[in-house]
Amino acid sequence: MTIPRILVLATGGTIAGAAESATRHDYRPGQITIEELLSRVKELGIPAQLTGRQIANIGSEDMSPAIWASLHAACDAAMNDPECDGIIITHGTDTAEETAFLLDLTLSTHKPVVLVGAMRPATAVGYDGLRNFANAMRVASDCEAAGRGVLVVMGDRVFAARDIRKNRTRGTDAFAGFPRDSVGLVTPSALEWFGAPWRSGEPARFPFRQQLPDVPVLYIHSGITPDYADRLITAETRGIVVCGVGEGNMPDSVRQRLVELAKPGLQVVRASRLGEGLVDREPEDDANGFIAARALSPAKARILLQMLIAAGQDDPAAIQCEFDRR
Ligand code: DAS
Repeated sequence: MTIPRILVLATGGTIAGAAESATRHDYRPGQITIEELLSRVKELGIPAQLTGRQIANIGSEDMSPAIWASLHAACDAAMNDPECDGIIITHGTDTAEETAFLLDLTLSTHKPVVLVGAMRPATAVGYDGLRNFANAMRVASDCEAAGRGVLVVMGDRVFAARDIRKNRTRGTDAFAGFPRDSVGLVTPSALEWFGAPWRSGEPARFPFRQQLPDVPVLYIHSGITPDYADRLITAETRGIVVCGVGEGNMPDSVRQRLVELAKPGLQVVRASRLGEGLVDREPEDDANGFIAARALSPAKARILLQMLIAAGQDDPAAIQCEFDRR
């Protein structure tokens, strides 16, 4: 069996975090270099040739378009490098779902691309990062992992970028997938896929652009008034994602304000502040010019809308078709 050659792109996060002691919770992310992490991985004796590259060393709350640009360029080059069989990205868990979805939209994934993090720092009792990384190696070494878009490995589960959400602040089972819960189960010694690859041979859906249009998110809460929307909109704003109550709902006064804003071409997407659940089109959406986010969270709906607007799409019906795609 040939030894898989895996490129490891490190961005920081808790998987590279350190605290003053093994029991303290107050750790600092991005303290451990990729070299240190890979030297710990080497002790596991898993057959693989790992090449590490430090792209950043941050808490993922500081993830930025500039770091995304470096990450995308490194992944794109590796996709076309015959000496590379798969890619692992180490990343903070707070925005892992956004980075995974952005790369999922802008990379062809004819080789495995696996994002991995940890909920406990490397100094902690019960550090989960090494197990998660060993699991990520198993997935990134498996040719069956190609053609599934960008994957995220956390807590012995394999998630698709489009489905994954962090839905707990603590605990090593902090992630879930919606509408697909997970697309596989993985341990350092076994990997089980549920279903076949779904996008084999597909090119990247969008080109990567570091400059993306301004699309704020409007969080709906009891008592919200239309001026909250006005405060978010500037001359540069091209779209808005409503993080609505229930199935993307909002007070009628806010809805009417957004209808007025949609008329001259502002794209309005209705998503939900709930962790799970489809937001489907409602009869008024046609007249209002609104788009339903379907299964996408507000953060992911924002990224997809930015990509579509940047690609010159300005027809709400065509945008809806893109949100309807799996
Ligand atoms: N430190 C936070 C982050 O970088 C949390 C984590 O990594 O788990 O996203």
